[in-house]
Amino acid sequence: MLERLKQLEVEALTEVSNVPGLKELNDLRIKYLGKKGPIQEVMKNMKDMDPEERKSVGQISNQVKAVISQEIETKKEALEAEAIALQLANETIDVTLPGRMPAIGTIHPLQAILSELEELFIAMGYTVEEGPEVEWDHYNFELLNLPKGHPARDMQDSFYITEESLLRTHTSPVQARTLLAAKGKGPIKIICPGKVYRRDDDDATHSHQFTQIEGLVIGEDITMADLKGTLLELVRKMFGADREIRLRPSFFPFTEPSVEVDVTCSKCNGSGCSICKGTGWIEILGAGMVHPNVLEMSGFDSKKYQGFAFGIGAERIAMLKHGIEDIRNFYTNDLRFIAQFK
Ligand code: FA5
Repeated sequence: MLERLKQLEVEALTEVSNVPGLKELNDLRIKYLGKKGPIQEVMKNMKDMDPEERKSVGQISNQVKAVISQEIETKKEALEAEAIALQLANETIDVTLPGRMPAIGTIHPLQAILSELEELFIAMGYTVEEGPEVEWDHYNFELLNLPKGHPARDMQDSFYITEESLLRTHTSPVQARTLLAAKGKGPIKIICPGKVYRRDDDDATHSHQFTQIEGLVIGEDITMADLKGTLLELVRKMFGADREIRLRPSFFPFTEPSVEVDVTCSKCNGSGCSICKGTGWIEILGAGMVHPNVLEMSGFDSKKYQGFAFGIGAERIAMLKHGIEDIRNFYTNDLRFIAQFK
């Protein structure tokens, strides 16, 4: 019997030392130390033994149980420590890895140009005004010396909403609104950036919705030279001192004289390309001296007050500045295009 117990001890210790995991170790504990285990079996037979043998078998059985139990406990601690070490190794955080950068948006190139132009004019003493995009015919045309039926209305193909209201075709109605609000008293020095709408066919340089910046300066001593100086300052600040401009005589019913201002194309530098349609020039704004009729209709004494006005095409400025070939890029929301202007 004692032999059997010693043999069980050896077997159990061998199995415990080779056990691969905690589950298998628990199986071994049940196998050797459980109620139906071999040591318990030996102990059950002790009642048939003589007292001497019973005593020694009892003692040895308890010793063997204690040794196996101790060994299982030691192995369990070792396996648990191993499992924790493995888990820690797997969950290691490399604090030296660079973090994930959040995607940071960019200011739309058109908005950036508008902000730049606004700052430029604010620095020259202008204030910024706003006007409605759905406008009365009265402000968009009539107060600008364009009565109903005037042929020059055809210069700006319009989206009418009713007979009397439309999507404004230019930012010039803000001139009329500002003059009326001033109640015949100058000086005035404002700009008004905003969206305008025309039934133009979309192409590389035309869009049915685009952005203008209106300017209006009224005072008692304003001349065409002030207009020219202001436009030169604008073009030099925006495009650099090497860009050339040309003033072409033009016609707007609300200014007299009127000019259109072109800048040398930034893509071809004047030699002619697809952006400038081979001319070497891109038209960026219309301007002129405010027509006396416009001043009078809005309550200003045109003998006392004169002034100039201009309407800049903001997309054209952005295109020239960044060499953008197609105005439609501003409106198609292609992130690959927008992300270039960080
Ligand atoms: C006007 O809209 C006048 N109201 C400008 C003005 C204001 C003249 C004050 C005198 C005094 P024009 O239609 O030329 O003018 O437009 C002005 C600028 O807007 C043009 O020079 C051009 O840069 C831009 N523009 C005109 N049509 C379009 C279009 N379809 N798409 C993009 N830009 C355009």
